[in-house]
Amino acid sequence: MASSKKRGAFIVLEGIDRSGKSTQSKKLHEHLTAQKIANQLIRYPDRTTITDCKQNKKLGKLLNEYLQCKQEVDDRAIHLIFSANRHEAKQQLLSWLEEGYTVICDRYSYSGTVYTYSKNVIKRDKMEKEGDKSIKSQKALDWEWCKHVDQGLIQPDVVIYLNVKDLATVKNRGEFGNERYENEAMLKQVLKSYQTFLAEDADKKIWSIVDANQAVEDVHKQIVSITLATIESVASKPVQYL
Ligand code: 2DT
Ligand code: MG
Repeated sequence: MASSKKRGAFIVLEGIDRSGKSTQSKKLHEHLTAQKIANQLIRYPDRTTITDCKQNKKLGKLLNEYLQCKQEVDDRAIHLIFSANRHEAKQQLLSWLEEGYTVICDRYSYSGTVYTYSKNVIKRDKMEKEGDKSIKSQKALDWEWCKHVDQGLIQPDVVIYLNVKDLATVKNRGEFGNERYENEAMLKQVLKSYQTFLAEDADKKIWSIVDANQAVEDVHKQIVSITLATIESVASKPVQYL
């Protein structure tokens, strides 16, 4: 007989760098915890998974070194590794949801597609501008391929997209760090690619757009309300897959 236990909701936060994802994920976690709503806060990439060999999770360290520009990895290979970093944790995520934990996740497969694809657009534009002939022998990294490797992962019950309308807003939020992808050309292209995802996924109705230009507390209130409604509405529904 099916269990009558209510499952938790899978809440993903997405958006460009400095749109407020990490701040808001943490605030949501603190809020739910204060309200005694069982929850887990996770993020992708999970850079910690070298120490967790018992659970066969070990890709995070490589991703961290790649992002810190300490390692160069082929574009397709690293995309697969970002994706595998989610696949290796799928069983744990499923167990949490089934046990009734709501899981808050700072970036997920949407970041995977959007960042790899954007990196490739920029690379090819540069090669074209410089008249680099080798561009012809390189097949462009295709959007569908980027998405495809995440098939079979758990689908979020809601993707809260922190929408930054103009880049001027995030520029005021401090300097870039030194990691790979932390530059203006990438930020612009990533913003465009998120719009593509939103348009494509419109029929899935899992995206919830929040204006990230608002004050932190206003964004937080909206996210809490979306989260509580989602927890309520999915409690008796089965988990879905990408
Ligand atoms: P943070 O700054 O949020 O730690 O992100 N990224 C992320 C990818 O390229 N592929 C992925 O699958 C994911 C989840 C986005 C670090 C950078 O990693 C990028 C920014
Ligand atoms: Mg970053």
